[in-house]
Amino acid sequence: MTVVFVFTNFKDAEKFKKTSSSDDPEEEVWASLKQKIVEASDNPEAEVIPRLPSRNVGIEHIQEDSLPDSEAMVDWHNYTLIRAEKERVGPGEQGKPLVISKEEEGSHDSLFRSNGFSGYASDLISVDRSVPDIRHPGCKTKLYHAALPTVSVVIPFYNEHWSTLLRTFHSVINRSPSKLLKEVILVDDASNKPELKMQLDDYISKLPKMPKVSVVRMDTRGGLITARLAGAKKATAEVIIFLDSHTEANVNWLPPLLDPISQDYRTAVCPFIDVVDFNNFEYRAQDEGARGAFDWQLFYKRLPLLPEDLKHPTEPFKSPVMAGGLFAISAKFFWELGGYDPGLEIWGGEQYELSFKIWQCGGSMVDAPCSRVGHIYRKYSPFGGSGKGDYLGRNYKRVAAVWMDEYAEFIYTRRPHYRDMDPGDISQQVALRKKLECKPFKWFMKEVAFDLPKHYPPVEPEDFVSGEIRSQVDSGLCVDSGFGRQGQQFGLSDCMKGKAGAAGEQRFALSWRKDIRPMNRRKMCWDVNSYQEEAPVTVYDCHGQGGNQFWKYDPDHKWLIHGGNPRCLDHDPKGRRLFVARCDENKATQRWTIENVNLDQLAKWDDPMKDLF
Ligand SMILES: [Mn+2]
Repeated sequence: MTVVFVFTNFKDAEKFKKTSSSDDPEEEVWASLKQKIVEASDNPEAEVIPRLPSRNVGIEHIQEDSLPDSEAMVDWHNYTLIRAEKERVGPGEQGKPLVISKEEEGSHDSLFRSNGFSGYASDLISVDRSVPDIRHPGCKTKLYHAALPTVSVVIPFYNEHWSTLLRTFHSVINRSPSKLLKEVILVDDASNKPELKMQLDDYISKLPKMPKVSVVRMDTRGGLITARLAGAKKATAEVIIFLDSHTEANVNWLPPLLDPISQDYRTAVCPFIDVVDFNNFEYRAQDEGARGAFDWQLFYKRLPLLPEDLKHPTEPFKSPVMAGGLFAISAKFFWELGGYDPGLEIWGGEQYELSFKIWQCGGSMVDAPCSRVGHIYRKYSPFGGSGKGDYLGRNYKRVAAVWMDEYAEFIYTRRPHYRDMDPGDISQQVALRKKLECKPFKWFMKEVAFDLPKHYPPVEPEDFVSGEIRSQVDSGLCVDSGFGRQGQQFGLSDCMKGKAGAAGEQRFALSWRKDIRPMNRRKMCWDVNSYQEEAPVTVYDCHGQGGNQFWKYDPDHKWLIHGGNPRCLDHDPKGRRLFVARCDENKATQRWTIENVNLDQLAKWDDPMKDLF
C-alpha cells in the first residue's frame, strides 16, 4: 500500500531540505519522510492540499434505514483514519515535541513574541498532524447512540497564527463523522493580520471536502464573548460546539460530547482539555479529570473527582463550572438561556455566567472523559489592551450581581472596589432569571459545588499561629525566609522587629490549610522534601495538599512539627542553619517563641471551619 504523505505547507519542505543532507540526529526521520514524499510524488493527487483517507468508514457502513430505533448503540470510531494516522511520521506527528535547532532560534523567537507560543514550530508541523490517542483504554470500546444530533462548531479568532488556526479546523473536520458535522463557523473578531482575510477565504474555498467551513467577519473587535455569540447566531445544527482557535480535536472526540445531549437537551458537555506545549507543540495530558470550580476572587480552580466518579473513569461526571471556551450545548438550550449575557465584554467571567445559568435554570453540566481536545495555553497574551478599561472587573460584577445572591458579598470582601462598580444595565439578565424561575445560588452551592467551601472557603478561617518565630536558645534570632525563590533553602537571621531599616521576611502564618506561609507572600509555603538527618527547609509554591508542606504547632512543647512522619523544626544557632530533625524533648533548639498563638483556633485543628458556615 502506498502511503500518501503530503506536506501541507512550505516550511515542512524547507525543514526537510535543510536537514536531509546533514548528519542530523533526526536523519532517520527525515529519511523516512523523504521516502514518503517520493511515494507521494508519484501520486496525481499529491499536489492537492491536505488529504486524509476517506472519513467515517466506521459508521458509514450503517445504513440510516437499517437502524432499529433511536436507542441503538454503535461504535463511532473511524478505524481507517485511526490506522492511517498511526502511520504518519514527520515533525510533530503523533504529538511529539518539535526540536528547534540553534540556527532556527531567531525565527522561533520572533514568532513566539507575536503569538505567546511558537508559531515557528506550528509552521513546521502538518496542519493534519496525528495526535496520540491518550484516552482511557475503556474509551476505545465504548458505544454511543446511533442517533446523535448534528453539530455546528464555532471557532472565534483574533489574530490567530495562520497554521495554528488551520490545524484547529482541520483536526475538527478530519476527526468528526461527516454526517454529524454540519458546519464549521470561523468568527474573525476584526483581526488585522492580512493573511486572515482574503488568503483565508481563498484557502477555505479551495479545500476539497471542506464545503462546510465559513467565516463570519466582525466589523470591530468585540471580544471573545461577542464573537462566540455572532458565530452561534449563524449556527444551524442542533448542537453548538465552541472551540478556541488554537486547539486540536483528538480521536473520536465528537460522539462523547453529543451522547449526553441526545439524552437530555439541557445538558452541556465539556471535553477533557489536553496541553499542546507552547514551545514545541508536544501534545500531552494535563491530568485525568477534575471538577471545575472557582475561588472567591473568581479565579478558576479545580476540585477532586468524587469517589463515585473515580469508579467509572470513562463516564461523564458532573462539574460545577466549565474551564472556558471548549464545550458542547444544544442550540435550543443555549438560546433558552439567552446565550451569553451580551453585556459581558472582551473575555472573562462568561464561563461562570453560563455555568451558573445552566445549573440554576434547570440544566446540568458534565465533563466527558472520552472526548479530548488539545489546547495551547499561551505563555502570555500578545494582544494588548482593548481600550475598555477594567472590563474583567465589570464582567465579574455582572455575574456576581445577577447570579450569586448573598454569596456576592464574599467576592466584594476580597475585591472591595467591585462593590460600587457599575455593572451596566443588568435588568434583562435579572428578568431572564425570573422568567426561567432559576434556583438561588445557595442551591447551587449546596447541591452542585457542595465541596467547594472545604477547598476554597468563602470566609477564611483564622491562622493557628502567626508572626515572627524566635529561637528560645538565642532570642535575638528569627526564622527568615529572605524572599527566597522557588526551591530556595532558608535559615535564621537577626530579629528585625522594631529595628528600622532591617530587611527580611520574618512574619509567617500557620494557615487553616496546615501549611506555613510568609504573611506577605501567601502563595509560597515552607517545604521539606528530603529524609536526610537534618533536612533543610525551602520555600515552594503552595499546593494545599499537606504532605511535604504539612505543619502543625504543639503549644505544650513549643514545637513546629513537619509532615505525617513527624519531625521538628530545629536549628543550629551558631551557623544560623534551619532544618527538621527527629523530635526530642531534651533539645532546646526545637522550641520556638511564636508571636501570636491562637488557642481557640488550635482547638479547632480537626475542623478549622467549624462555626464559620
Ligand atoms: Mn485558549
